Amino acid sequence: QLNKCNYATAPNAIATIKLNNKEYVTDDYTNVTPKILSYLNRNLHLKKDNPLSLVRQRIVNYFYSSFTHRGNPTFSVYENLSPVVTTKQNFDDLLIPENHPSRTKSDCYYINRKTLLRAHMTAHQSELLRSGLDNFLMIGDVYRRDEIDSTHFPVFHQIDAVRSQRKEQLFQDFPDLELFEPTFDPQNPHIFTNSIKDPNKQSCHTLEATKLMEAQLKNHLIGLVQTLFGDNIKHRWVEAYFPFTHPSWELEIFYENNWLEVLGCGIVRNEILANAGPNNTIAYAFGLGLERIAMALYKIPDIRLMWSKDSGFLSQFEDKALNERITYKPVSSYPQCVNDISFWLPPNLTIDTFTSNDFYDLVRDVGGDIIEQVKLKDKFVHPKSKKHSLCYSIIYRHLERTLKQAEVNEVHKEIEKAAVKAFNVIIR
Ligand code: FA5
Ligand code: MG
Repeated sequence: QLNKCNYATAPNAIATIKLNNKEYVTDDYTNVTPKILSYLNRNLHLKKDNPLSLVRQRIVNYFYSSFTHRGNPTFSVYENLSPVVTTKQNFDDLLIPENHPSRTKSDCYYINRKTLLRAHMTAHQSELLRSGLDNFLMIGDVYRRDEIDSTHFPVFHQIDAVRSQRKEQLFQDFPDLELFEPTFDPQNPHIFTNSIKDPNKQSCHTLEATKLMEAQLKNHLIGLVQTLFGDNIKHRWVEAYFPFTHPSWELEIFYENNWLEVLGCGIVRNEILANAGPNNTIAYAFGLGLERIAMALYKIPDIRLMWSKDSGFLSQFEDKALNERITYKPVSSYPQCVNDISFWLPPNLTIDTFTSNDFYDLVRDVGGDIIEQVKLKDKFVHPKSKKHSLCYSIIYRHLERTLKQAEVNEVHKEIEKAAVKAFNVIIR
């Protein structure tokens, strides 16, 4: 919450922003708006009926099943990290220079000079490395000031990952000796060197360690997009630059006649690993946008739909098997009306023997096309009378106009009457 009264009216008073029970003092950098703050804690990536959550689960499963150690997943998953971070986390720890354009007020949502809403999930990389982790996924909402159109929204979601390896793991098997320097000795391989200068690697790394990591990174990520989009998905690697990785790439897939950038990745700059902990390892990292993948997979035409609370949208993604093919069907833009119906069952029926589908058919018969959805809301057995009761929500929506509550109530009454007649129930 923005404490607006201080903020606007008393220049000398301390203006504060309260987020998740913590107060932040504002300053000349503050540019978050109440609207943007209202997106915090929505946790779309964890909502079981949101498409972003389906994509998240598929990606996490891919990593769990690709990397196990003695039957346990190698990756730990962090999906509840607070989006409020320091400039140290978001920039300094990642070697992003003081004057880098990504730090500007026009690109980020600042709470104050030292605190902002994270602009990428990579903001947590160093702290997790420092806590001793070597393989992990970070999933959450990120905030950027950007244009607003069908593919851009100021809040979106990313999955970031780090995979690090020690010498023994990395050189377990090396497929292609031709990639390596002629001086490479398979009996005595090294991750680190201080001799060979080459723009294709960090100067502290050997070419063979870099090439092996690159091959693993690319294989794992191609495997991921094949798992999501099918084995025939066309892809290409594009050279990229990030201050925190070298070398770096972006992966693009060819989807509906367009090249779509899905992620950035690279070999983690050794200064970051050296600062944060694990010595003697080499790591790769990547960061991928969930919205783009969900939009492509499920043919969702507008990024704003991800934020929809409309059950006509959400129900299309609820209770789906992870690999089920889902194609989004547009929802009418006219508002929904929700009316509940509760009834006592006759003595010959229980909450377990009553057939919901019979009721659904009746609702559709009576209500026709304005019935969008019927959901079982509650089951109840009275503790004394032992009578059984059910409650359903009926969601009404017209495809071409706004329904009036009064006309919905008319139809709802008809449904109640028909239910009494057909099932011998008593409306509560
Ligand atoms: C980054 O955010 C880097 N932190 C990624 C990274 C991590 C690189 C670790 C190397 C190592 P970038 O700004 O390109 O990079 O965003 C990464 C992905 O987020 C993009 O590929 C895209 O899928 C998604 N993305 C970026 N901007 C938007 C946006 N405005 N709307 C939706 N998705 C976006
Ligand atoms: Mg990019």
